[in-house]
Amino acid sequence: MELWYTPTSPFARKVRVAAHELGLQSGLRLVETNPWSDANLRALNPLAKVPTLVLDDGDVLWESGLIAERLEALGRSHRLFPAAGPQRWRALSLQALADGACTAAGRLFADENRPVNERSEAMLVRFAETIKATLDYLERTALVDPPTIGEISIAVLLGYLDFRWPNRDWRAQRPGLAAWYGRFAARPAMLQTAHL
Ligand SMILES: N[C@@H](CCC(=O)N[C@@H](CS)C(=O)NCC(=O)O)C(=O)O
Repeated sequence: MELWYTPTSPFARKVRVAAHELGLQSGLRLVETNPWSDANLRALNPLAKVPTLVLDDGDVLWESGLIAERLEALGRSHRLFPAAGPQRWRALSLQALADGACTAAGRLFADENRPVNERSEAMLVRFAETIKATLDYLERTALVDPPTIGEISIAVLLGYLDFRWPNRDWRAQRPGLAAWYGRFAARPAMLQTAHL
């Protein structure tokens, strides 16, 4: 299998962490790409986004959550995506929340690096509020072990915030989330997929 990725993408990292947690990382060949300019990526995935997964039979998948669920199905387990029921909705809901905050963080980073006359202050404030409200929600939320795709998505969001803004301290007001992430960040899946 090939995973088309960029080292800075939190969504690609999410898939890489999931693959590690499922013990599938050695079967994943990483193909580094630039989604903004790689015509080969566009030929595979009309959205030209990372992550994109090419299966051994030639099937192509996009969207980090879908790719992670497909990887899990290769092993026929329900470890990251619980079977139908409340635990599944909880995991999917946390995944959706973390993914939404990751999108806001990516747009905030891109906008902050635009010339002042090309950016909207109102949008910068909106993205920052989305991230702050998500972190506050997560501080009040119980996270489970072994982790589901929800916990993985949250860890990837927190890792992305540390990567982009190492000097902005999201931990100070959120001791529970900070302690949880301290433990999660030490997992081999996280250590071996750090952003570059
Ligand atoms: N919802 C998608 C988001 C993927 C995404 O936005 N990837 C970014 C990199 S972090 C990308 O490829 N951007 C290129 C583009 O938007 O054209 C997922 O979960 O995979």
